[in-house]
Amino acid sequence: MIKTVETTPFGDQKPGTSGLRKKVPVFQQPNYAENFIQSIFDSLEDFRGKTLVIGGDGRFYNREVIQKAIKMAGANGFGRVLVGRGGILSTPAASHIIRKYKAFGGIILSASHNPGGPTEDFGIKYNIGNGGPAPERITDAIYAISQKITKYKILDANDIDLDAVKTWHLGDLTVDVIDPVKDYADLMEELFDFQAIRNLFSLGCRVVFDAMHAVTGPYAKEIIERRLGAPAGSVRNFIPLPDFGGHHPDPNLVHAKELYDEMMAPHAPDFGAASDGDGDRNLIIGRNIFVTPSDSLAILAANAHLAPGYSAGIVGIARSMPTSAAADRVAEKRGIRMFETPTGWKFFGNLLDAGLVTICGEESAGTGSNHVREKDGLWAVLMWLNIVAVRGESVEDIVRQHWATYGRNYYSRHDYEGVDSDGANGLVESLRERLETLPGTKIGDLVVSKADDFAYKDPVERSVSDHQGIRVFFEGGSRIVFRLSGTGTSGATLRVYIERYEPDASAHDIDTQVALADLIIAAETLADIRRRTGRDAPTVIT
Ligand code: VG1
Ligand code: CO
Repeated sequence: MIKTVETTPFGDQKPGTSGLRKKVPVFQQPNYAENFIQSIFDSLEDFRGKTLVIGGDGRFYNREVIQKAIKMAGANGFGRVLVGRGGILSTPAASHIIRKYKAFGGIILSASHNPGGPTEDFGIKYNIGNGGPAPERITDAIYAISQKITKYKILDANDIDLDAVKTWHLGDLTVDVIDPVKDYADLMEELFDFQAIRNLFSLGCRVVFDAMHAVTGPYAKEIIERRLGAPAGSVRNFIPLPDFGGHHPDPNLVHAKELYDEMMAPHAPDFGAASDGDGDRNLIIGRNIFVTPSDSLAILAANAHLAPGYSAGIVGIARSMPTSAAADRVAEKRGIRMFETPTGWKFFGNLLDAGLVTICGEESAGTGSNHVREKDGLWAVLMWLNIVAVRGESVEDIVRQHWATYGRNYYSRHDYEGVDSDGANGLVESLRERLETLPGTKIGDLVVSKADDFAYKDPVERSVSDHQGIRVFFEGGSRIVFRLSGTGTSGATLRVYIERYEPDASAHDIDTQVALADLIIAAETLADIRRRTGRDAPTVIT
């Protein structure tokens, strides 16, 4: 029943920031997905008879790859597979299922916030037994194996019906199709004060959650409407679609513009939120105020003790390097530890496992805690609702008070998407070559105080990850970071992260792009962005 198929390597199977992401037609090439999945299994040891979790965000090609992954898991010796009904598991739910059922690991099929459909994006990622994304030593091994693979193993069996909660037997392999929502919803109920949030809704607080036709629909319906009693219709676009309704399931001000406009209008709802394709990102908008993800991390860290799951307080915070230093100010005031890691959730796993931090976050709309080992969109929404319910204040009041206490980190990210790879690499290379000569450079009123190429030494594993982004610091505490995306599927994406700290509460009302105007000019002066990218303006400003 086990079939061994001969194959040859594909040169492009190097995992990026979060797994292998390519266009669907690339994944549809004969043996392409199989090669990568076999390379994952070949990089692992001692999993015979153990459990593998499989699920995805429901995008186009999800079901096909799930069937392949199940049969390959069986052929390679796993004893049991847990797969979400319909092939659905949000990324944080998959992380929870791995942990809860002590699985050996999991395969998550997602390209996150990237569009889906026959010519759009697909992705495969491996998560280890702690529920988190495989660390670099494993993703490096997977890539190395993919470059010399000669065969893969797969069960010669019929596809299983993914649409009913049921147990199947394929040879020695047991496949449990599980309810994708229940365990996750139960976990949220343990962490947060559902009664307080129910009261908040019954007092008339109006919440709108946009699932963007992506994976969080069923989760948000169950939790926000059924368990928390928000009126039907509070959760929108809740049916996961293979092409996300033709939209980018990216909860930012560009792709969730409708929600943003609604929240800025007169008589807006009190609380607006959205999540991304695979459910790990979050967008938080209060009536009349958008909360930047970096501010959100700081505010959640400062108020987490108001939620039952965190009533003992938090031990430390970690943020990715490009994320603003707003959270650092909370850590400093509370006397708790603060860690700065490279971009990507895989770097938080060791810190969480070692009990060094409780809450982690990234500027790219990712926040999470030690409850799982992924960022978690709905978790962030529920944490916010819990805080709003207990404090009895609006989102805007909470944000403004936070700035008044800690100061405001004006922050914005400018993305230049799908630009020529050579131009983008040249831009970063050129900055790297000039690092030593940059300090002292004057641009308008700004003076460069320090410049480096960020390198991270994992405090637990002692492994070093270098070339993680060019940082340029200015006198007075402002900062610009330049790095290239590791999740794109065509050309290169340049990300420019711009930050300025403003302690003075009377200067907290400036439009962000205006507040950062001199730094935006400095970024152009330092990196020659227009010439090197051939673009006059960023594709997306968040
Ligand atoms: C982006 C974000 C990063 C995030 C990653 C995966 O990576 O910047 O913060 O962890 O996406 O998120 P990059 O390399 O393109 O900048 V998700 O929601 O795609 O799993
Ligand atoms: Co995501």
